[in-house]
Amino acid sequence: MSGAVYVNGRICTKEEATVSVYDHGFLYGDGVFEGIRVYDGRIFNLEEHLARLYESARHILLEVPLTPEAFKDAIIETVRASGLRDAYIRPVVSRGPGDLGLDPRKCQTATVVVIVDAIRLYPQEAYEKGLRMITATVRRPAPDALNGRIKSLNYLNNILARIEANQAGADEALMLSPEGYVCECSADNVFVVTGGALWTPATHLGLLRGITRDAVLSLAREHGLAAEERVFTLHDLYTASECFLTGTGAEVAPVVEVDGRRIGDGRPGPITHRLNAAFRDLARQVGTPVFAVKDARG
Ligand code: PXG
Repeated sequence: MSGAVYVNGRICTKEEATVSVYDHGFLYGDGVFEGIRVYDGRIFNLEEHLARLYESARHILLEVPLTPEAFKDAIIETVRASGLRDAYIRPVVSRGPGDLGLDPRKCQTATVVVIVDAIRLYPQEAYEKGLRMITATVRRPAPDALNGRIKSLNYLNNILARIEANQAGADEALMLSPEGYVCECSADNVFVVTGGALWTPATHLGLLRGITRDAVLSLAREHGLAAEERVFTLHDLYTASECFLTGTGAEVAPVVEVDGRRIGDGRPGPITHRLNAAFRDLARQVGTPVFAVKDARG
């Protein structure tokens, strides 16, 4: 079997997996999710992803009907059932089925889904030649409109930016904060290298605090690079020596063009290369083993 889906305690195939059309996740985007990678039978940063999932749920007053331990076991079991050693995991917790009307009190129990499937990646060429990016006209919401820290089922803001990238024939869309500062991309965080130091937008600008972003900040510091979370503008990006994206899917991906301007010399830069290699090493070394995990835990 290729792929498996956990739905409210039951593991089934992709074809068998269904939820109600009355689920408020479907009707209103009322719910939260995660995106996690499995590298050679090891789940990367599972604890960090679960912590973010529970924080997202806590913010929207959504009670996850599983303890973190039970959720972890459900994820491991589903990956094992999928038979995939390299995979993408998509845990989703939605408000659950309820009558029409957006009041969450209509929903008795949250729906818990874990999808494990093959992952679609950027082609190798993207890492060798670099990505092209445009700035979307649509901005990230202000933190007091919809806080970017919540990885919610409301991704229309990001999808609108993604459509702009598609229309422009670009690989990703950069999104600005409501005040016009560089914020993040439709499904990735962004970094620039300037004066030998790394800058990535500060979380208060309204972005998702990416697990890959945090890992890269730590790796950079371990490599003796200065790495700062701060506020900066498109001017800093256009004049940077390097730019790269981080994300569960992208890992560390070089950007060589933004809004028709060449970044640095128009080729993936040395610091991006170093961090990409360091991240790939890390991702393949650490992680929760899926197979024979019962023995490992005693
Ligand atoms: N910003 C946004 C808005 C994201 O959605 C990231 C940053 C990077 O975060 P992580 O934790 O992955 O380093 C994301 C992550 C998908 C998919 O199915 C999307 C993401 C991750 C994995 C898969 O499109 N977005």
